[in-house]
Amino acid sequence: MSLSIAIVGLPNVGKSTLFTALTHRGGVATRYPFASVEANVGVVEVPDNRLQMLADIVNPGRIVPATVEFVDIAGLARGSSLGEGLGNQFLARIREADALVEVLRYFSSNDVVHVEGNVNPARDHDTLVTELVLADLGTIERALPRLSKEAKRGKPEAAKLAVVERLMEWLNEGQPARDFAFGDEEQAMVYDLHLLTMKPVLLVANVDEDAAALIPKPIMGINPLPISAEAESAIAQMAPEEAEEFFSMLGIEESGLVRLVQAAYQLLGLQSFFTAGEMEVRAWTIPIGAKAPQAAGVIHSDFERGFIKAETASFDDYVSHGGEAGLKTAGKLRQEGKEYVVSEGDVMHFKFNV
Ligand SMILES: Nc1nc2c(ncn2[C@@H]2O[C@H](COP(=O)(O)OP(=O)(O)OP(=O)(O)O)[C@@H](O)[C@H]2O)c(=O)[nH]1
Ligand SMILES: [Mg+2]
Repeated sequence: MSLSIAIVGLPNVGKSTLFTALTHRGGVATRYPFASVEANVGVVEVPDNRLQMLADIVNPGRIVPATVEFVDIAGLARGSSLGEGLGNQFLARIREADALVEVLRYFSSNDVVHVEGNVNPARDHDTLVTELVLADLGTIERALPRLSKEAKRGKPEAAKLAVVERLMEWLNEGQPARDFAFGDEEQAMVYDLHLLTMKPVLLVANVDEDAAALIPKPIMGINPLPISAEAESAIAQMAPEEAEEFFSMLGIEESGLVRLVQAAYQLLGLQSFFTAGEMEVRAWTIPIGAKAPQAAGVIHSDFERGFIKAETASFDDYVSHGGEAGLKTAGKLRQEGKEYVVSEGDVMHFKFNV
């Protein structure tokens, strides 16, 4: 399962341009708002140099990187939550995502229409949050009659209603659900409402090309990730060497894709581990803090059910000892059990029995 990220923002801020740059697919980018009338979906391999280093050691049949799915959502304008613009039909697509990338217009072109008249990312962020909060309030209002009825049944149901009512007050102040001070277990109680403002959000500043290396003005104390969508989409068409040259000219070290995925992993508390065998060298995504059986379960549920142990080496050890045989000779291949907490970059081989 890929991590799924929905790209949201006001109309015409460069979402489709960014999407195209990330996914290398020709989409529609136009000068006028509401160019995208259908949500676009693209699955991207997560670039990771370590995969090739492992492959050089084991000569596998194939290399399988982790993947991230990006969904390009049409612009949400003021009033979208009420069905104005094209907003409403896209709220469902946002609901399915693990996280949101919120694109804010920082670039200054006179050729590109700004729906609110001028460039002001803080105001735009506010508009977007308001629309998503209003959509969530709509969701809660529709659920309230059912929740009230269920609340008469028992204590857990009554507790759920109480949390939802407090959350409603919070949303009514224009605050996103993710910032609500949930008590223990309260967050789980509202999970099935699938509120849009519960989702983790990564702010992306779509900056002018010559500002790609500058730090954009923070929004509510958060530093957005600066990306020039236009420059990135030009880079996406280039040969690797040419692209590298262009990057250094702009003063950036990594492609927007790499920086975005790294930021998303950090935001969501995710990390990678590897399997390296004759058949394939592969990257897998797990939450930070996951234990060995949970990591095994990402590969196959049988691996988790029948977990015995995990032969484990750090990535650096694996590479410096030239793979499994070298690790064994050096006594660096660890036998880890059920309680082992996986580290970023671990190379693992699971032993199981079902
Ligand atoms: N100068 C400049 N123009 C940009 C940049 N990013 C996007 N644009 C232009 O802005 C216009 C709108 O870009 P899109 O990517 O279609 O915007 P969008 O957010 O997907 O718009 P909707 O889907 O209509 O909400 C296009 O003409 C792009 O070429 C940028 O970084 N700099
Ligand atoms: Mg678009």
